[in-house]
Amino acid sequence: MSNSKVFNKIKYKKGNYEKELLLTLYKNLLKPRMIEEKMLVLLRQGKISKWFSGIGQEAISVGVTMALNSNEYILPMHRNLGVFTTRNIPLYRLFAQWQGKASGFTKGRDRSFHFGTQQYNIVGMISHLGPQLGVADGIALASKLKNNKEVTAVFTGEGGTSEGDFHEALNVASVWQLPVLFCVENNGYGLSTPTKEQYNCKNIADKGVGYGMESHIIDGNNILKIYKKVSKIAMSIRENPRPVLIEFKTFRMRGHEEASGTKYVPEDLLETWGKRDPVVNFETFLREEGLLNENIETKIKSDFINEINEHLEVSFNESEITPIETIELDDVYKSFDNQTTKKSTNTQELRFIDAISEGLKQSMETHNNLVLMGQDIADYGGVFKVTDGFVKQFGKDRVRNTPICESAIIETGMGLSIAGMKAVVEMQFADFASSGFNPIVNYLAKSFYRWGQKADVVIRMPCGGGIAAGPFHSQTNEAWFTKTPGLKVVYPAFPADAKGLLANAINDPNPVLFFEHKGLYRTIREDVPTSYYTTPFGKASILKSGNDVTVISYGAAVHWALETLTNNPEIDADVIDLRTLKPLDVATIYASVKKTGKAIILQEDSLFGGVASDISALIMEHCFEYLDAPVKRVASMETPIPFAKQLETQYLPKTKFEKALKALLSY
Ligand SMILES: Cc1ncc(C[n+]2csc(CCOP(=O)(O)OP(=O)(O)O)c2C)c(N)n1
Repeated sequence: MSNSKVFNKIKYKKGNYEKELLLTLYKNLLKPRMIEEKMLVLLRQGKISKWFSGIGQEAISVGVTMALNSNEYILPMHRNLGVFTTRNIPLYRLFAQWQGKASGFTKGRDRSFHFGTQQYNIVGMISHLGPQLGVADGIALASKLKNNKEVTAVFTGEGGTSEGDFHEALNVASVWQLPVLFCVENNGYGLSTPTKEQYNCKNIADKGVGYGMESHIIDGNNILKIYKKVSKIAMSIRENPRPVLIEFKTFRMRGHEEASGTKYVPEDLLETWGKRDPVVNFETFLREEGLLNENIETKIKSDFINEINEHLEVSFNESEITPIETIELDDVYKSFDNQTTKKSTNTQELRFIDAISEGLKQSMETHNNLVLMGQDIADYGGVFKVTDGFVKQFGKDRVRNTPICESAIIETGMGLSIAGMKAVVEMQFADFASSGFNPIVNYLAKSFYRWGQKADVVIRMPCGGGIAAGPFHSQTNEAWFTKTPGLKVVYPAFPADAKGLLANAINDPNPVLFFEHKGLYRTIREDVPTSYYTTPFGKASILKSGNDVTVISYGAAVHWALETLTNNPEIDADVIDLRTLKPLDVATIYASVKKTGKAIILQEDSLFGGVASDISALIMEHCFEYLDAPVKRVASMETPIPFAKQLETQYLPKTKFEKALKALLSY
């Protein structure tokens, strides 16, 4: 390599490796280094944008990738170019990805290493670092359930180990004995933060004990040691599925990202670690062993230079992406045949909760790749008993009690989806989705748009107030999610709808937030078809027809509106139950408002930024000429939801609705 001052400081044990393998290791090590050196030049010329350098850390990416079989998933981070090159991804595709061109992996929608590819069994990161770890749990869970004896390897930096996702993912993997290789690249700095400000124990590997997990420390610059040890560990995991934590000791030789420099890194550290360069040292070793000489080296390097230049030319010659709105919009959701299936004529009167339970059970019977996860959902049947008796019918593999960790379990759902399975995750209360917010809005929601990977996950959300349960067991937080492109949001008000919509949500390959109002669980009942059936999304139901006003609502508030109208039979209203908030049935809303000329929207959530506000704006924009009065929104107070019954009653909009409706009618 170019740095001739570097000494051989790494001691290699050749063992009985074949010459061919040693040369393959060398070539795989050299390739990302040569690409990076070229990228640094292009970066200085302003021809590519961002770059996170893995120089000095290549042995880890290459060693781990070579120790795994090509059908096994790897989840790399931002410094793992060697994973991509060792899996032989054509370079022009990588270059196109970094230039935001169409033949990259994200159609210009995401940058650098933020992509995955099923073709190469690589699942790239999202910027938030930690979620990778839980996603690996999901892929590994699928392997374990399929008994396919595969290992999943996931990377993180030592900085990423400070995130809650690390703790959650390792804990889940250990409790469930999942075949995951957690690879921590401890490279001394997380951006400018040195390890002593990142964690307060000697080795990250020491944390394995706390998780009940085998752990190892490996010299992250010694390709032979890495390859040998990881191969052995991977083989053992395939036979005896379990998670293993590996801390690779290495060093980040360049700035966090290329432009930011290394001013804060003491010179002597760079010098010491510079002597341990994984490429230079291995090259020297191979020369000493007589496996490399100047001729062979020159040939290998000039072949790489030619390959890099040829592929760069292809990517530079590729034209820039032409933005087309419809293409972008069409790729937010995976297409799905959203059909109504036939219902049986046989019906049975069911409470709201029983209809949900039956819908879930019939979906478990329909999809044998469907896994349920949630706190206390197995033998205990869930706190609301929706999954009561499920373990007996479907077994504990498919009806899984989870530790108390929303993030890792939602990430596990994502991993199951990547591995071709389906997941339903029960939030014990919808309020706790805040503890899994990041994977929902950043991982599940954006995955299909970013790299075409479906997120076949339904999150069940027992929600809503009126039961004096206070600020953390009563929220109806649908507006946290309707804001985010990529999510679907379903919110039924009646048992038959709940059953059919849940079955549809499970069929739909897109991520669905399924809101179940707790107040309806045991109070609302109706005749429900006994067979399996699906109810399509994006179709509101018209509960009552009238000419004077359009009442729009969803969830428990639908029943409050109906009650008000029952008490005021002289009011001639159209009543629309939205059923799904995303997609929203705007056609039904507009047709009704154009007929009645007046609209009132009743929502249980507090007012500002809620669904009612958007519906109001849509009506203004699309039906203005038909309106005889301003659109009225009725919602809860702008406070958290309080506990004491009389405070909660004041907070909720139920009693305010009648007055507002009458005021609108007399406008
Ligand atoms: C949740 C989150 N917080 C902060 C950042 C900004 N950030 C990106 S990489 C990074 C440092 C990561 O350090 P480490 O995990 O050790 O990996 P390294 O970059 O050293 O390879 C930071 C702070 C982020 N991407 N995500």
